[in-house]
Amino acid sequence: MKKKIAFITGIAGQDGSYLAECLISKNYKVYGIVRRNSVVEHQKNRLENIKHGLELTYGDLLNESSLSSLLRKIKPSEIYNLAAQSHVRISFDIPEFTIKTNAIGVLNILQAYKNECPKSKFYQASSSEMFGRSVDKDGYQREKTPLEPTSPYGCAKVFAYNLVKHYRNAYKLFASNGILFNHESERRGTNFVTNKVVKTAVRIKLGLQKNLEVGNLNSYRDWGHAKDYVKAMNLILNHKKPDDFVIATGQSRSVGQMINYVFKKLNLSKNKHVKINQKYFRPEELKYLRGDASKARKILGWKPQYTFEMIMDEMIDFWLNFYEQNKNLKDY
Ligand code: F7E
Repeated sequence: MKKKIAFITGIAGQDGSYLAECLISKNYKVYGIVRRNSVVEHQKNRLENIKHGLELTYGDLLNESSLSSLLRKIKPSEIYNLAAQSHVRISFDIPEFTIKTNAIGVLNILQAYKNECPKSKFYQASSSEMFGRSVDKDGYQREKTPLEPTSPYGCAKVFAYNLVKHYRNAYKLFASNGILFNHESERRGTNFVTNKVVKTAVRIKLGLQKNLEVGNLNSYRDWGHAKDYVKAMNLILNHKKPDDFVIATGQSRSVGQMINYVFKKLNLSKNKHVKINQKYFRPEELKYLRGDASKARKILGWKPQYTFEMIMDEMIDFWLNFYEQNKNLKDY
């Protein structure tokens, strides 16, 4: 059988690296683009386990001509657009860059896709941040919930989401959105709240740090595991028709409850070590997320394997192990 070829933007990130591993295990040939970074070692560290089946090249969503020539050359069967400025709070500091990358960047890759390989399938990393302040009466967000974003990041993602639907309808392309709720792992950047809390709590436990400084403890998130969520991306592109799917666990916890779990597990006092710092608050907060993934469960047969406790325990073990193995990296 002919090998499937995947093209992944954002391949060096948490999701991109797990997706590449998942596709290679299914015998895909995987191509990915990485943005140029002055510290070249940082670009590939999430990909270092992959020895075969992967080809990386420099590229950028803001450079349409290079995307076009890559797609012309690679002729992928599946395109996964995961590249983004993905930090919501930072999107308030750099709204223009966020909107260029997360909205215009998607227009660029859609144009390249339409012109160079319209028979391919296209996945767009849409986000629960698009729902903003909108919640259905039963307390869930789902595919039909109105979109009322509360951040430059969310606004850009809504633009891209609508554009994907428009390209699907206007040009009869196989273009789908995965509306993913928060998904975490040890590979999450440590400026996102779960990995920041776990890493800092482990450092406090080991006497390497005194306090954890955080922002809003009262916002609720529906946290799943990134490994489960990249499987959903692949299922979405292998469904018989293009469509949009919410991917979520259906369980929601506050940031405060998540911190309680981690601190209790490590036998630490939250009252003693957790400090609130205004710099981590957002000008407008998305207070409540809880996703209903019934459509994906029913149509794609997707369901998460990891529970909240399994995710947090895996991350705690990762950081305990990391400092055990790297005694010289106390300041890391
Ligand atoms: O914040 C609160 C913060 O930065 C979660 C991205 O992958 O998921 C992610 O976006 C919550 C927020 O993720 C701190 O105010 C409190 O309410 O981990 P986060 P996010 O903003 O939900 C969506 C689905 C995406 O698409 C995004 O790309 O935690 N919070 N204290 C804090 N958050 C951070 N980062 N740091 C704190 O100290």
